[in-house]
Amino acid sequence: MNREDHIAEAKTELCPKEKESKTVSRRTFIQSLGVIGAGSVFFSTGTARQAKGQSVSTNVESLSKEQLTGMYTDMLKIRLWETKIKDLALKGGFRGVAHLYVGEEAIAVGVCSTLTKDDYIASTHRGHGHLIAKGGDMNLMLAEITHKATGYCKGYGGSLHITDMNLGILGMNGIVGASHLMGAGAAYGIKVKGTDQVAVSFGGDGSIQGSFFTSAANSAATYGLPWISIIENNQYQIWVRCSDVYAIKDLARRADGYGIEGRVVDGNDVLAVYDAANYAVEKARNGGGPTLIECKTYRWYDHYGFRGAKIGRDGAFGLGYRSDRELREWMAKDPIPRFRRFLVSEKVFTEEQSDDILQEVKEAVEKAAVFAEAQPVPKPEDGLLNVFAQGSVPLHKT
Ligand SMILES: Cc1ncc(C[n+]2csc(CCOP(=O)(O)OP(=O)(O)O)c2C)c(N)n1
Repeated sequence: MNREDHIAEAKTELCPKEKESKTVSRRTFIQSLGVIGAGSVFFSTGTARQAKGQSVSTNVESLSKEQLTGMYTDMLKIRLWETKIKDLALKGGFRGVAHLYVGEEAIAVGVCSTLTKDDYIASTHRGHGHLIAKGGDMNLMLAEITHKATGYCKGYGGSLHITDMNLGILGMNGIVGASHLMGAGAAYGIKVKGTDQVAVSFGGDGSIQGSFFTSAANSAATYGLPWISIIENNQYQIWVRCSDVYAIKDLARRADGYGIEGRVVDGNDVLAVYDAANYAVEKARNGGGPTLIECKTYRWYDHYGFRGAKIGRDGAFGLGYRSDRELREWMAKDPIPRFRRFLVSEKVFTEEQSDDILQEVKEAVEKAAVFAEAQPVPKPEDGLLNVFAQGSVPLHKT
């Protein structure tokens, strides 16, 4: 049997059309974590609004083999796509900047797996993972971050501004905390329209301060908006350790002050993230208002760029503001092998089938790199296109 046949067969086995998909238990997942042990820290700190007479699901039992395999594949896509960016940059074939998300994949995938295409996400400067998890096109993303004319923003935006309104992606964003305002603003729009969509904003531990968060959180709580704020606590704000600038250990407790339910979750445990996000999304869809979820995690690379990184090696070592030992400890909690071990132990797929998925993702990432490389750069004379509205702008009646 050649490799293509093998992959096709593996896919058929993984996604049986006729048979009922196998579901898995959360307990088995925690057991499968083995020495990492990690059961998620998961508690409520806030004054929760209850969903109006609707039951709220807080379990992952309903996930099918197909969904679980999709989640694993998306985590690999993020890891390998960003690793490709790092390798391209170190080889000198990359024009642009990037804040890598590697190490934090379980958050984007756990959260976005609970959303539909119509739901909104507002992303950050470290947002490639959010976009891939929401269905963003890896070819167009790579073309954009290398400033090619056929990229998502025609090469004008680069990494920090990738947007796809067809997928509900309100955009990556270089202004720390602005994602919360955009997400809460979108949630306000949803409330006005009366649909059952939700809006999610991602933000780092550095985003949970200042007027941006204050305005967004306060409005969302006051108006009961369908807003979910995901705080990715990767322990650092640029080179500043979180514990040096916050007296509290769990940032989710800040949600209390706004009357929002706050939860803390192991951000390297994709099912724990899914579980918490699923609860928050169902609550929001059913009129239960906002939730803040703090996900504890770690970024493997430098704040931005590729200092301390090498081709063919994961992680950035030798950075002055953190120890290599700390990095190694977090790399041992890598969310991807943790999830793979669980999926193998649950017989969602075999080791061989997981190798095939890896190979497929590798090929897709290589294709994205070849695609981006072949794309033209924007023409200098087109510099002012798409900047100004053409012709007259009609006045809106109030
Ligand atoms: C309003 C604003 N203030 C300051 C900056 C500079 N800045 C860029 S990234 C960053 C730290 C962000 O840390 P965090 O929110 O924890 O996200 P992480 O980079 O760790 O994912 C800062 C202060 C900015 N971009 N926007």
